[in-house]
Amino acid sequence: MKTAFITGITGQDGAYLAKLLLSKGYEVHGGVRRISHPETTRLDLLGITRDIHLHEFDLGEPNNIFRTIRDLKPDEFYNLAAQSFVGSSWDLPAYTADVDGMAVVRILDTLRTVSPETRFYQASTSEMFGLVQEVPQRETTRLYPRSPYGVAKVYGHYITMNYRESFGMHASSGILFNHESPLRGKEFVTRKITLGLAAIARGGNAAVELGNMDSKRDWGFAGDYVDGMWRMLQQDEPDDYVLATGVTTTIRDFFTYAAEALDMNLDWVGEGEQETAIDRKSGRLVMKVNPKFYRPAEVELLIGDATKARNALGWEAQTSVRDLAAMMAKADFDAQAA
Ligand code: NAP
Ligand code: G4F
Repeated sequence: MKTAFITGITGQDGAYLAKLLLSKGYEVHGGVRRISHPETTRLDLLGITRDIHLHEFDLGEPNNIFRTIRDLKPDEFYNLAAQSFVGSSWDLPAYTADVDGMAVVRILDTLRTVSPETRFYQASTSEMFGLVQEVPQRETTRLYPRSPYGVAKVYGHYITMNYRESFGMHASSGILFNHESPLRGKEFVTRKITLGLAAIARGGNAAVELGNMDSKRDWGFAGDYVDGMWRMLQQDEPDDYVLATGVTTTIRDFFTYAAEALDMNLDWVGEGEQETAIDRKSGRLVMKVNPKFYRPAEVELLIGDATKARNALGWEAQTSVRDLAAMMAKADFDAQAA
């Protein structure tokens, strides 16, 4: 039986990855940081909390990382934990640098010292492409991060590459484009949209307030993407791979797809800060722009080229953005039934 350790096991990807690894017969361990109210909601929703081993773990604490790895020496180590919300990274820049950047070298250096055979996965991100230098973005595209989060992730990405090249470690980075699900955090735009629309469909009257409606994202389903992470660690040689759908969509179009799944038909009125959306059937205002959600610097366009992953890993995204929006909207509508 293989053992795996997942940092960020309580997060969206951690929960789906834990479920996937259990289905493959792994003994699954995961790190949970100390908070006042232990949070295993996602693991509970997937029905796997009792099947995994949870360890107190914090990316900020070098000796905690050291002891965890020394005692467990897992076959595979997936570093998914992060301060993952781009918007907060301008308010928490130094914290984000530490948790999303420096912590990666804490883990790699511990692995190198006490468990060099462990295979390592780093959660890199399309946010590193930022002000994109090439369309679509691939593994070789020059990085140009646009947020403290993106900058911290660039460090994590390059230090993973550096430990691979310096010490021959099996260390790979997945450069993942946005991936969502009904387990997505409520502050991210897709989930904010589906939660808000579900509440309106249930009779609520608060319009969803959003920022930049024109930015474009390459959105896939998180359940598909964790399979790609696992495939990377099964390769004989470590490497870096883009995982993406190859389709890009505006926030406005994602909103429209989610609304259609809840039987709404929208009229879009106005532009910029005056933009609104109105449901034709009910005449209700369902979206208005609130500039407080604009970012100090924006990533306007992301669209990935996952050819390398398709050829080397046999991986392809399985879920269209329209199906993803419908899946999330319906899940939130059902969950609000009570
Ligand atoms: P998420 O839902 O926000 O989960 C983040 C996880 O990290 C949570 O389990 C959180 O614990 C944990 N964590 C945060 N700070 C920590 C600390 N100091 N010590 C230990 N654990 C800590 O994120 P996700 O969407 O699953 O993303 C997983 C990883 O992929 C992240 O590294 C993210 O940056 C990266 N990524 C995500 C996407 C995407 O579209 N989802 C795309 C590219 C890359 P709590 O439960 O206690 O908060
Ligand atoms: O959903 P978002 O917050 O995701 P973002 O910034 O793309 O980051 C996510 O994907 C990255 C991969 O590229 C991950 F690395 C990262 O951890 C995270 O998972 O915002 C998406 C877009 C942005 O352009 C934002 O300005 O939506 C725009 N947006 C417009 N109104 C909004 C809102 N975003 C949020 N969160 N809330 C709004 O009201």
